[in-house]
Amino acid sequence: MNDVVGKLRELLGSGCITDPEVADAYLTDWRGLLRGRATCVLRPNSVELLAQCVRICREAGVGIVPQGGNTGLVGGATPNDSGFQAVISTASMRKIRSIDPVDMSVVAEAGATIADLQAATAEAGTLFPLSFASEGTATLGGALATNAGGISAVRYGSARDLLLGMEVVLPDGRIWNGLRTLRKDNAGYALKHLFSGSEGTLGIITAAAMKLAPQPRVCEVAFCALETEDQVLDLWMKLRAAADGNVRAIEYLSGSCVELAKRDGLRSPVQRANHYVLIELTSSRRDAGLREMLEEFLAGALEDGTIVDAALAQSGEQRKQMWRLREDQTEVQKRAGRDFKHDIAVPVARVPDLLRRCKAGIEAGFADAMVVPFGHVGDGNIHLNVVLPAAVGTEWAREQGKRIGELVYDIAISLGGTFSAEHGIGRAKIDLLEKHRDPVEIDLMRKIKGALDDSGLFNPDRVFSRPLG
Ligand code: FAD
Ligand code: 2HG
Ligand code: ZN
Repeated sequence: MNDVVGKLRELLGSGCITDPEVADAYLTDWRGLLRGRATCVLRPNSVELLAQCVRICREAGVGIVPQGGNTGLVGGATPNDSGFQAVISTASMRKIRSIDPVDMSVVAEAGATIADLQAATAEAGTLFPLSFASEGTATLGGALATNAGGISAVRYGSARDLLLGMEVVLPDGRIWNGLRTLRKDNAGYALKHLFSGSEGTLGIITAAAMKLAPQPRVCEVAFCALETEDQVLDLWMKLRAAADGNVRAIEYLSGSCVELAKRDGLRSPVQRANHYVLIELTSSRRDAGLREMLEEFLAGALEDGTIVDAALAQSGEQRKQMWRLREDQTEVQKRAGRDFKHDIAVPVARVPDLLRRCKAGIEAGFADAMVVPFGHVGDGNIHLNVVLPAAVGTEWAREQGKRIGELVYDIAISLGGTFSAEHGIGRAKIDLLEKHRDPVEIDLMRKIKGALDDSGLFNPDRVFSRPLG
């Protein structure tokens, strides 16, 4: 092991980290649930150096854990505790190589953060459409590796939908340069789509070309209060018909989520209700009449009883306050107790059933559980989260959490949904993949994994449980 670390240190100098204090940040997941050990943490600053790191690790049989911003929520970027895995971080590869406002594309290195990309493309008069609460730290490579969704996927799609081209270091140490920005390119298999959503199991994404969109010039945000689950769906159907292409976000929050946020000092702009929906409309046309459109829409929704109250933001500050109620949920729930996450999706029409059945099932079976669902209702993607009191014992909480998970996932599947909508499988959902996905589908995935990573060194204990063979 000393030999391999020696080679890597010779290659990267201070970019090969072995000091436990410095390495620490790379060895724990964002939620603080997993803690691993690593042979070393590597921070190469070019694709060639990264490829050499892969070759050295491969020769020595050291596992490789790709890591971007380490904000993933399923444990995919944390090494296991064997000490035989090296973390390869893209933190020193964050250059934005080009922004082309004619082609409407951006080419950037994998370690560029989503916020860096948003800022740089905005300066060029365009929009990098991906957006989510961890965007200040999450990276382009991580977003592609997890096929991240977020709040504007309802309009622009998830990371994969924005992907034009990719550069990848393969498990055998070769570099594949597929960094094309073409809108149409049917020359053989669309290999880039294999790596998107592969969670670091097939190679390391080192750069990508992504689509841009026209920059919005006007933005309106409203916060609505509703009484029933059916009204949440009804509101989305009506909004889609009324505002169609202008909806940038439609986000759901249960009454319990807003109560939790209030306990943390945030204020709700509307009367207390069972459910809330945040709406954001944007347009690149200043004369799009969004405010009138939204005012008229909300007045109609109040009159026909779809909503019971609404507030339309009057300033940038008010927009921010409304968004904080939604964007702070992950942090608010983390502080509230032992939080159990269920990132699920169902066909949009089934969202009311999902909310009702999960709440009823959990409240009937788990006396101390607080059901705090929120999420991207326009995509049918609800974070059906549950918080248990912080004071309960770890073992008991784990057991309760497991049973709650079974209940939630079974309901989602019975409604035609999925147990992983946008966060991936990582280490947290391996058993669910095996339980719920067709064996033929899993067999195909394992064959692809075997074909690209024959030595099984890339993120070995993620997505699949058993080693290949
Ligand atoms: P990491 O956490 O470092 O890695 C995630 C996975 O990708 C790991 O399996 C890792 O091995 C792999 N990986 C990382 N970089 C590469 C690379 N260059 N090549 C190959 N594999 C790589 N997710 C959403 O989809 N929507 C949301 O709305 C959302 N909101 C969030 C809000 C908060 C507060 C937090 C903490 C997380 C949220 N997430 C969300 C989850 C997370 O931020 C995203 O999955 C994000 O895309 C991960 O990026 P990262 O750079 O942090 O990746
Ligand atoms: C979000 O939508 C993220 O904010 C995080 O996907 C979800 O905290 C969660 O469970
Ligand atoms: Zn989400």
